Amino acid sequence: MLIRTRKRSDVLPSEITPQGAYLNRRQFMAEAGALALAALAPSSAFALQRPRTPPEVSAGPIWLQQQILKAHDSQYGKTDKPAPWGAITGYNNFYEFGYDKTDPAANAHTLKTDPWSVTIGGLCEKPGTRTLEDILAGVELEERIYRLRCVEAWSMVIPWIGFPLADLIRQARPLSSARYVSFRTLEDSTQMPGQKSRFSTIEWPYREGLRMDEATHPLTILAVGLYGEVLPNQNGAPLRLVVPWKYGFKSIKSIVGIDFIEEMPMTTWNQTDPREYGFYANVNPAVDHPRWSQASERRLPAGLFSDSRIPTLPFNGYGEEVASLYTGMDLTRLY
Ligand SMILES: Nc1nc2c(c(=O)[nH]1)N[C@H]1C(S)=C(S)[C@@H](COP(=O)(O)O)O[C@H]1N2
Ligand SMILES: [Mo]
Repeated sequence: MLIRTRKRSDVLPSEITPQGAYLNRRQFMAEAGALALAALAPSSAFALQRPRTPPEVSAGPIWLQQQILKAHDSQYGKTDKPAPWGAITGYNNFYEFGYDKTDPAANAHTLKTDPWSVTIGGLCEKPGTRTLEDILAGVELEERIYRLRCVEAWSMVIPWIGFPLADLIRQARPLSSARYVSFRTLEDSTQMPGQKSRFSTIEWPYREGLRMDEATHPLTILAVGLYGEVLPNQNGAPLRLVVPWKYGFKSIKSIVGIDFIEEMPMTTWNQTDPREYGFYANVNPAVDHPRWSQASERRLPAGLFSDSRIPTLPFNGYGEEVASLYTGMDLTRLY
């Protein structure tokens, strides 16, 4: 039996270069074409079987790869067709690695994801710093196929591997005074060169937050994998939040800190421009961004090559599960 024992950090830069192949337009076209063909076939394939385009470089430590292979199926998102690997890992927002959509895939190899630990603090009975291995020992991984709707009006269907954030929160035993959870990304400009960019208007590290009921909602997950593989760095390795009914910027990447707090936390985009980005950021076709409509979206990758748009759904189509969290709130004001 052949076991891959190389660590991510052993990979030579020259071996990483082929990942650039994901980025060029021809590759995107090929992926889009394959997707169109796949749409004609009976849709039985469980996304974990990775229909095509395995990563050029196997990422992540072997123990994590093995744990991800043990992830089980779930019923979430079975009716949506996931975007191809190349689109999900080649078209990203991760400003710590640059502002262009292809920058994260080109630059995120400088992020060192192993070893990794997360410091959990604030209003809880069990604060402390925990390794990723320790965190994953206490949870069960499953596949969740979710729609990701960026505030910029594009969207993708992504087959995450992860676990409910609620499972981690329960272990930390938050106090009843904890009303919000705040998250922060790694701060290290040697690994994240975008954090020293002169053009950046963002105050690093990237921060996000959720109300406690949102954080413990069963749809809210922490992801460690994608298409049955370890999460690529550009997608927020090794641990990122996924909140599918909110705009993508809530789904903070490469998390190193989680705090339970009493007051609504400062969050990166709300702080950068509060008129354009609210704390809640629930997907809402009825509330336009000041500079563009949110009524429709481009579903990628096909939407990269045509002007076709699909209607945006309230709460990104997850309203049945989450609308009750916001009963009595004016969502045009609390956007
Ligand atoms: N730390 C950090 N997390 C981040 C971002 C970022 O720039 N930095 N971008 C956000 C935005 S705007 C989106 S749309 C999603 C994109 O996730 P993806 O690249 O995996 O599709 O990540 C979010 N998480
Ligand atoms: Mo976004």
